[in-house]
Amino acid sequence: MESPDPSADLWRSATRVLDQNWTGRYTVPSRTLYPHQWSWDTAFAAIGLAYVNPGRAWRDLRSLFEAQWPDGRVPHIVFDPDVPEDAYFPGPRFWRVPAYAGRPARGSTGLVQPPMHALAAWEVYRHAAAHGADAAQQARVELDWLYPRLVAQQEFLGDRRDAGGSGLASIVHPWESGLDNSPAWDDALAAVPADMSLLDTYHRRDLDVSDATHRPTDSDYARYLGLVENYRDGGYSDNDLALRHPFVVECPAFNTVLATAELALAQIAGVLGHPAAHRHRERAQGITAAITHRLWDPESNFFHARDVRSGRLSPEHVVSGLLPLALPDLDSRRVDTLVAAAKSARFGLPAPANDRTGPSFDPVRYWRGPIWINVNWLLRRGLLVHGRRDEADELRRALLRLVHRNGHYEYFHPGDGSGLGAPAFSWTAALSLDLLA
Ligand code: 9WN
Repeated sequence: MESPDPSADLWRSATRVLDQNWTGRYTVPSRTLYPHQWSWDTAFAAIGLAYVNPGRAWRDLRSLFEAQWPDGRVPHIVFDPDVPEDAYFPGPRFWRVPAYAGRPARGSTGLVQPPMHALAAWEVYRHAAAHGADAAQQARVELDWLYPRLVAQQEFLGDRRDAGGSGLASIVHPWESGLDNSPAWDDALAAVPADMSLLDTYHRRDLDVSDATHRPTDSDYARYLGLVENYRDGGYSDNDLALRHPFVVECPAFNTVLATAELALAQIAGVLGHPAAHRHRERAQGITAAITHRLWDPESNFFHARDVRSGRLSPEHVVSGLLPLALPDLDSRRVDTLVAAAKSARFGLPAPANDRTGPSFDPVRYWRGPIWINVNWLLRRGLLVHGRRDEADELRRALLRLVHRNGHYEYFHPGDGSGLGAPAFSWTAALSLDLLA
């Protein structure tokens, strides 16, 4: 039987999950599967912590940005030195990150993830005053500390990672997308050698703690490891990426987050009295134009990932192609088309990670079919940005129902809604708080 006040119930359980996953310095995505700090997870956690503990939201963001590299990249994982090497694979030793001046005590990877942090910082700031004058003052100080670091993160992605010369950031590894084994990468990955012998040397820790049918396959992992080795052995340099690296892809979701970050930076610059607000808005417009120009396929009427090396668009319809809906400057024809696609038999709201009608759809395998709360949260933002209040509210209620009935799981079965992956997952809990508020 459902509790008489499901909202209060959900609020309590979400807060509990965030408390349990707090290490004292940062929030882990999940105690079972991901024992370190992940980049975009930190941003989503902060969006929820804004309601219940803004001090912890700022601490979380600070912990991550203390590990920022001098070139501006914010690592996709910052390792906890107190966690044993074999608690997560690939652990710190695999990455061999070069020493640099001011390098933090915690090791990291050399990859990135979608830059959700400017939006998160803006959201935490926006809600700070509700926690009193001290919280409002702290928010201002934290924003001031973060702003130049957020700008450096955007500059790294916008300059060093513009491998296609198109005004878009490229990812050099599926892990950078956050949507690891999405079918969006299948075509580009087919050109990456899968050296299965790499797996003889290493142990896939993820398979000790989760169901192998839910996780990326061994041949995916062989390619993932080979890609890290190539990027790592080139010193994590981004020079001539398209010539030297076998996986260089422009993702519509990653670049939508990049544009959204510029818009959040425009707001932050306004509050801090920096003259750059206009420049941030111009950058967001430039990225929006490039996404539309480079990643829209007029044949399929959808956004697709582009393989910079081959120049080809991925033929797959996946949820990342819906996310440009979050761009305020997207033209109304494309907005209508995306909303219709989101509600069509391919997806349906809440949207699964992949086209339900396509051959690559797999209802339990990670980013190839299940429903994820964070991408649906972004979709809902897109609906709101374009004034689709009814659809946005319907989606909000459906997401809350899903989590309330099944728990704060990492992802959900797109058929029966059952919880999959890690239980007590931070971004599911954090975004539930935002959806409830
Ligand atoms: C690799 C932590 C991360 C998320 C990603 C998700 C998954 C890692 C993994 O977990 O990726 O980075 O081991 O599978 O795909 O989005 O940030 O929650």
